[in-house]
Amino acid sequence: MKNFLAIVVTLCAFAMPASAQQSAAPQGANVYFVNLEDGATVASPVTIIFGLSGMGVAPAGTEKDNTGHHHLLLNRPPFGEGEDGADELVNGLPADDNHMHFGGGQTEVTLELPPGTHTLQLVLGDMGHVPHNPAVVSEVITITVE
Ligand SMILES: [Cu+2]
Repeated sequence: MKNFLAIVVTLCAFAMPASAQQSAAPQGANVYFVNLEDGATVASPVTIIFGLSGMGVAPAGTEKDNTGHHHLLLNRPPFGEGEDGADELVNGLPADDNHMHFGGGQTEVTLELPPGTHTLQLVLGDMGHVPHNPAVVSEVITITVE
């Protein structure tokens, strides 16, 4: 099984377009939601706390190895998927209602969200808002706002 995974990972690496722009991420770097679990039911406003291990948080524009800033993907396909999925791996994340940048180095946000279900995912970006290689991405969680 381990060999199979290694082959899949290798194939994926070849399938990805090479980019000189991407910053390297150390093995085992991990971004995660500190206070929310998949399937949680919450009240608005919702405080979302961003966790990061194996790397450091630095404001956008800071050129320092093994650092980055948080991005919150809200109500869009999982990172790397959707219309611009391939592009965002290489050229960086857009900034709009579905892509929030925390370029000041913030590690939490409080959002007013309408009632219903919402998907959330965290992606670390480097000084130029480009995801690292390999990308440091959380799982997608779905929360229900009452
Ligand atoms: Cu950014």
